[in-house]
Amino acid sequence: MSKWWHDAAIYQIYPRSFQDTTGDGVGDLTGIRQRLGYLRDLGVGAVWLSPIFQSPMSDFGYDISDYCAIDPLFGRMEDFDALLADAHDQGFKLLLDFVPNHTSDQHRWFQESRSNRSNSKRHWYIWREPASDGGPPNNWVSNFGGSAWEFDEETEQYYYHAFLQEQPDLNWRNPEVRAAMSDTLRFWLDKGVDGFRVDVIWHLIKDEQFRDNPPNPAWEPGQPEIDRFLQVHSADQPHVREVIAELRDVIEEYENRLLIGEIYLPVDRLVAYYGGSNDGVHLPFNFQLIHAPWRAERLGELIDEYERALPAGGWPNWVLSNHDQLRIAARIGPAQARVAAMLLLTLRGTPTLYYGDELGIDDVTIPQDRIRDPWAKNEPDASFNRDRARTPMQWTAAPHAGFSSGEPWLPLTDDAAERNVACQGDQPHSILSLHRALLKVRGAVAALRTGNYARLGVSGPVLSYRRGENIAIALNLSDVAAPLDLPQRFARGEVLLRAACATSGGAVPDEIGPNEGLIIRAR
Ligand code: TEU
Repeated sequence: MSKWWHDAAIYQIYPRSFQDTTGDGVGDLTGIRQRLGYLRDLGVGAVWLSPIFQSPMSDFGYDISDYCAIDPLFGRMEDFDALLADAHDQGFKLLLDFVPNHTSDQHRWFQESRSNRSNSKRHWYIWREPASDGGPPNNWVSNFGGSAWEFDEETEQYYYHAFLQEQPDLNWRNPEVRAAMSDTLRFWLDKGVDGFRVDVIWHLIKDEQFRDNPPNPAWEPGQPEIDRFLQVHSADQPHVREVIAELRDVIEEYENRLLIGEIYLPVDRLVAYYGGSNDGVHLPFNFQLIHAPWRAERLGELIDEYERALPAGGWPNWVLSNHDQLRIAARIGPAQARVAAMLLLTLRGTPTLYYGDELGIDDVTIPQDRIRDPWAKNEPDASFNRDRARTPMQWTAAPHAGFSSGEPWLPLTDDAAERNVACQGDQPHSILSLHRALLKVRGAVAALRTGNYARLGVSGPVLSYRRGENIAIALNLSDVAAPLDLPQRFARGEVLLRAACATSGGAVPDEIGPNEGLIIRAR
């Protein structure tokens, strides 16, 4: 049965950085609402908002203190309702970011839980006795560095936090927690939201005995501390899938809603999250290409491996970047970013685009005194800070690129005067025009959305594959021209779109240019 996400492309908005309407340098819901027209012209079908809920913002909204309230920084509930209504009127689906693994330490549940050992909410979180030497209960490391255990002087126990100490983990083995969280989902589903991206869903259940994680033999100093140990016991426990099936049941109480899981795991373990009988998440986010070496042969292998691993009825999806990763242009260069866009929008499955990548926004150097990412603050020696990929959207050549009338919370790119929607929208060959054209072709050609996938070949730097019977895609992942060797009916076919200049029409060449990508219709 066909679902809306089989056709739609998802667009991720980091609300702090999309459009500010109040002049405080931070984006808001009214700003997003004003930009729906832009998203319609772009051609995406669904919008996913990173967290907009009440939060002390220690991790910029991934630390929630009230799941059913909008943070005043982003607006009021009326603003959300208006955004949702407008989005639906204009034919979009709207997805929210659900962060169930942990709350803020300011959430009243945690305030109660930490108040004393016999509080009724004590077991809503994960409290453990100190080890015999008084130290933390085990060797688990926080994703943001340091021990994952924080000692509470008041009640003389440790609580567990997989991320910041301001983000205590909920105890998902407790049925009361599961019931409360199901109710928060229903609160938003009743309003009409079309689904959720669920934060770190593979973390929800931890080893019941809290055994030490084994050391990672491949870890070297300078790499994030979290990678010193293999996360064997702290995440990806078999029981998590029963918990996810319960979330799925809530989703199924409503029609046409989508459940996405954020899961950083190798492909064999990733696909288990579809659930034994498709009772897991609809889309376990597929990040396999984010850290892949950008070479035709390797990408081809990864794509095939993923296609082969999918369970019957499991719908594929692809992600090339998000608010936790280096920008695409920073990873593979501006010319290949165009090829990457063609790849993302022509593979089989739901694509998720990250705001700003359609402009080719590159890495932004953040001066030391402007770093905001709490992970980077915790681990200053780590080479990456996530702020670099969270800089404001660039709309016009006006001051602050039309993002805000005030000083933006993070700096813009150096080339913001040209790299913006207004400029690129007028240029037929820009990377923005390419994205619009790609989404248009995707909308017009059913094979690109629902046709099957088959590899045609890898030859040198060129990766080629087929969608349905009559569409072929050839991508040159290098900056030198290469021979194009396609089956006859494609070689004699017609070019529907070129990545390097966003033009269409004409015969299929014998050679594919540097940094070029072609969508071809067989004759
Ligand atoms: O990220 C989870 C997460 O595991 C990432 O930090 C991951 O470790 C890394 O990016 C892999 O390259 C989610 C959110 O996306 C992130 O913004 C939050 O900080 C985090 O959860 C805590 O809620």
